Amino acid sequence: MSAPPAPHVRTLIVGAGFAGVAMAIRLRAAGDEDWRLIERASAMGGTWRDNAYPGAACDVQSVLYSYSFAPQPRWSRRYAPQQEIDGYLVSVARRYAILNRVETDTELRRAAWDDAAALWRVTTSRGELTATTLVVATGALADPTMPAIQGLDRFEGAVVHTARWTPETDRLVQGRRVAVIGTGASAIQLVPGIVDEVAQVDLYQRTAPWVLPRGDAPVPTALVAAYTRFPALQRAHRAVVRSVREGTVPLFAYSSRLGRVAEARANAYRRTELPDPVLRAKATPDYRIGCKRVLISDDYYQALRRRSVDLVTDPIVSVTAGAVVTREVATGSLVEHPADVIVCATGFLPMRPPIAERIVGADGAPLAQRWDRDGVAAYKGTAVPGYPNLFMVVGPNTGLGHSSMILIIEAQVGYVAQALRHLQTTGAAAVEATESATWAWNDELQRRLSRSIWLTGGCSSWYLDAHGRNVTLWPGTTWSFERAMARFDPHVYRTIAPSRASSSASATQARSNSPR
Ligand code: N01
Repeated sequence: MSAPPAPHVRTLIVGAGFAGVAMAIRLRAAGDEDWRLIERASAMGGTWRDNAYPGAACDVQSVLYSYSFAPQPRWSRRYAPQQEIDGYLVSVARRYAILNRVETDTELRRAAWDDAAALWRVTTSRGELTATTLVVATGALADPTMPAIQGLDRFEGAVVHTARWTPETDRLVQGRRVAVIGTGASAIQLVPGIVDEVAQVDLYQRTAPWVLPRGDAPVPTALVAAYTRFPALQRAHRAVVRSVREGTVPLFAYSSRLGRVAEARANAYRRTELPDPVLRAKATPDYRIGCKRVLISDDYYQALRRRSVDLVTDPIVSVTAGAVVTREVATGSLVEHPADVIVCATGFLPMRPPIAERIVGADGAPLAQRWDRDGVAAYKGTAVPGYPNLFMVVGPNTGLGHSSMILIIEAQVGYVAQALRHLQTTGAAAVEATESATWAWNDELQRRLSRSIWLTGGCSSWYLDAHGRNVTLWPGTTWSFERAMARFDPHVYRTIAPSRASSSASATQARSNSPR
C-alpha cells in the first residue's frame, strides 16, 4: 500500500513570535482558517521568550511596543520588562484563539517549491505536509551568534549566550566571576541586571557604544486607570511617541547637525556618570552617533563605576580552561582573567538566518545560496524571485533602529494578507516577484542608504554585509514603510496559472532570462 499523501494547508506560517501571531490573527480576521502555525520551541513567544536574561527589557516605550489592535493599558513601566512583553504576546494569542493553534516543538527542516505542482513540499520535525504559501515569520533575532574565540570550547565553566539564558543560569552566576563578551543592547541591560548577584564582572568591549539616558520609570496607577477608562488617551500618547521617534530618522540618520546635538548630549551624560577619566576614555566611542544602534540606559554607566566591574578593552586572544586571555595593547603581553562563567552577549545572525539554508526554490537552490551569490535582498523585504508564494515578515531591509518593530510587522502582514487574498480571488496558483522589480526596489534602497549615518559614520556593524551594503535596516520612517506596504502590487509579480503544463516551461524560461 502506498503512503497516504501528506496533509495540505493553504498557508503555513513559520514562527510564533510577534510576526507569526500577527499573521495568524490577520488571516482569522479575514475568515481564513486554512492555515497552520508551527514553532520550533516548546512555547510561543519568539525573541521575547528567548531573551530572558536579568535586566532584559524593551528599549522602545511600551505604549508603542504593542499591536495597534490590542492596546495594553497596564504596562508597569515606561519600558516594559521582558516577562511582561512575553506575557502580553501570549495573552493576545489567547484572546484571538491563536494560542491553541500554535504547533510547538515543530521545526521546519526543509521547504522545497515544487514547480510542477505549484506548492511547497515541507518537512518538519513532526512529519511532512504541503502548503500553497509559506510565510516565514522567524524574525531577525532567532539565531544567536557565538564568537569565534580560540579555546572557547575548552572552557571548563559554563558558556551561555544571552538569548539562551534560563533560571539555571541565574543560579550558575550567583557569587561567581563572570566574563561578559560584548557591549551591545543586550550586554548593557545584562550587566546592571547581574552586578548585585555576582562576585565580579569582566566586561569585554570591542567597540564602545553610544549611550543616552533612558528615562525609565513606573507608569503611575492614575495613568493606568486613565488609559483603561479612556483608550483614546493612550492612542493619543502612542501617536505622540511615534511621531517624536519618526522625526529622528531624517534628522539623525541623514543630518550631521542633529547628530552633533545628540553626541553632545551623550558626551555630557558620560562625563556626569563616569567621572574617572581613564574609565570614561575607555567608554568613549570613536565613530559617529547612530552608526551602530544607539543604546539607552539609566544604569549601565552606574554599573561600570562599581568596583566589582572591570571594563576590559584589550582584545581577547583566547580562552583557557578557566580564564579569558587578552593582549595588552600597550605592551603586547598576555593577561589572564580568571572566570567561572562566560556570557556571550554577542548578538544574532540577522543577515544570514539559518532558515535560508532550508528554503529551496524553483531551481533547487537554497535561498541562502542565492543570497550568498547576489547579496541579501527581497522585493519589499517580503518576496524573492525564484521562490514563488514565499512571503517573509521582517525580511531584508525591514529592521529599525529608532522605533517599534511591531509597526513594521503589522504593515508587512497586511501586505502579505492582500497577496494571499489576491491568489484566492484570481485563482492564480502562485505569484513570484520579478528580478527587475526586486533589483529596482533594492537599488533605490541602497541609493538612499548610501548617504546615511549607517554607512558614513565610521563604524562596522552587523547592519552591513561583506560588501558594505546595509541589508538590514529600512532607510526611512515607519510611515513610509506603511505607505510602501499599503497595497499588494500584482503587476510587479509574475503570476503562475493553475495549469502547470505550459507555465512551468515558461517559468523556467523567464527565470533564465532574468537580468541578474
Ligand atoms: O547584539 P549586538 P545584542 N569579541 O550584535 C560584540 C535587539 N535588542 O544582543 O560592536 C568581542 O548589538 C560586539 O562588538 P562590536 C536590538 O535590535 C533589542 O546586544 O561588533 N566582542 C557587540 O558589542 C539589538 O540591536 C532590545 O565590535 C564581540 C556585541 O558583541 C539586537 O537585539 C534589547 C565579538 C554584540 O552586540 C542585538 O543586540 C536587546 C567578539 N568575537 C537587544 N563578537 C530591546 O530592548 C561580537 N562582539 C528591544
